[in-house]
Amino acid sequence: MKTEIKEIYAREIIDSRGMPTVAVTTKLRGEFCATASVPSGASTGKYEAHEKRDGDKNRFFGKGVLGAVKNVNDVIAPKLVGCCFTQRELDCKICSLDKSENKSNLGANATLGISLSFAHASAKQCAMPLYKYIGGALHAKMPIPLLNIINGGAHASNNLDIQEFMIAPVGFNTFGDAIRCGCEVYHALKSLLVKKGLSVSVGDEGGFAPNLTSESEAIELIIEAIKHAGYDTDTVKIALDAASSEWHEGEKYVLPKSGETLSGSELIARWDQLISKYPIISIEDPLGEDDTDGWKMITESLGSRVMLVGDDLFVTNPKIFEKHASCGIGNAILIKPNQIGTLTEALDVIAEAKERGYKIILSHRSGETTDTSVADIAVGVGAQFIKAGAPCRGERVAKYNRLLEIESEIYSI
Ligand code: 2PG
Ligand code: MG
Repeated sequence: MKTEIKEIYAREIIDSRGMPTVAVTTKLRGEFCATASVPSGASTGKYEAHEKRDGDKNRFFGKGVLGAVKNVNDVIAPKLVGCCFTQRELDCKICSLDKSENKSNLGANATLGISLSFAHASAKQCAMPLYKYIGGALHAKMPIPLLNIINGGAHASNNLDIQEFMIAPVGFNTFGDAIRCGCEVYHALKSLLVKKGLSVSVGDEGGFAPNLTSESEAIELIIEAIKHAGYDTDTVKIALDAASSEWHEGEKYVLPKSGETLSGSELIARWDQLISKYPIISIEDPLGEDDTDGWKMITESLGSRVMLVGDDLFVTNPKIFEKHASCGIGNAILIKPNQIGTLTEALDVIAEAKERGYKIILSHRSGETTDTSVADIAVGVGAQFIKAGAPCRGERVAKYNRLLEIESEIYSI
């Protein structure tokens, strides 16, 4: 539906790490108004759209976003206000104003704020929740949550190289039961850590961040917690995000915390051992974003046994996804709207990935706000999974609580 924009304005706000980010408010004809705020990553992919930061060392260590805010208010808004757009037309117009391949002129943090706030306001105008506005008749599928209950890598100051150890409560009929299980396992894990005298301080995504002897110890603790909470590993599986682009140096993988150096095939052999031993259903970024040969090898050898999720590899970019997917790399895609900078482009890559039989995982970023757009997008597109961190910290639980709200709306529970 085409709709007229009356006003757009942006502000600098702070995210869950106390770093600045962009919030944009869009007002449509008829006073339909919505605000969206933009998240920010720590282990960012090299090919993500550009996140515009001021670089002024006197403010937020150079991380201010006043330039991106100015781009919204002074550069983009004057070109949009008073005009009528559909979502696709708006996003195309934003891309044409930017002119670059990766939003390097305006900043993806500026463009995504406009794109998402326009979507929210348009949904309001249609008297629909966002998931229904995006999904139409196909909106009624709830995703399985992937809860990151042990944090490592760039998200924690402990000694674990793998960034995320997640639980996937796969054996439940409702999202509500899956999230309840996730919370119970999280609490059981906390009790176990306390009993063992290990730290229960949390990392950026709300998972515990203890120092442990190995990744196997982290997985075994989680399995113990699953059992203590009264579940088994048929019902609750494990998912990992290695974020291994962070380790890739030349031809090798140098794990910064353990100090180990592995070749690509040694790393693949390590993943093989782990999935043979433990109930792991998914590994995200098992290899680096530039290691396409490695990705081909791992997809051939392990692709039938486990989800191989491209995050840094695909960066939610339709062109990059198309290039890799046509070589048969990976079998699941992580979707982070701020990696590409408009909702339309994110929906386009999802459509293409579905067409090719890839599993879809909507994702938060490690730097978040209470914005819940990814929850609505997950339901709208019928994603199989959503990862939004541990059931801890307001910006993480905001997404899960929004999904509980959507589920009660859809199924009247
Ligand atoms: C990831 C994300 C989210 P970041 O690697 O998948 O968990 O982390 O936002 O730091 O890129
Ligand atoms: Mg990742």
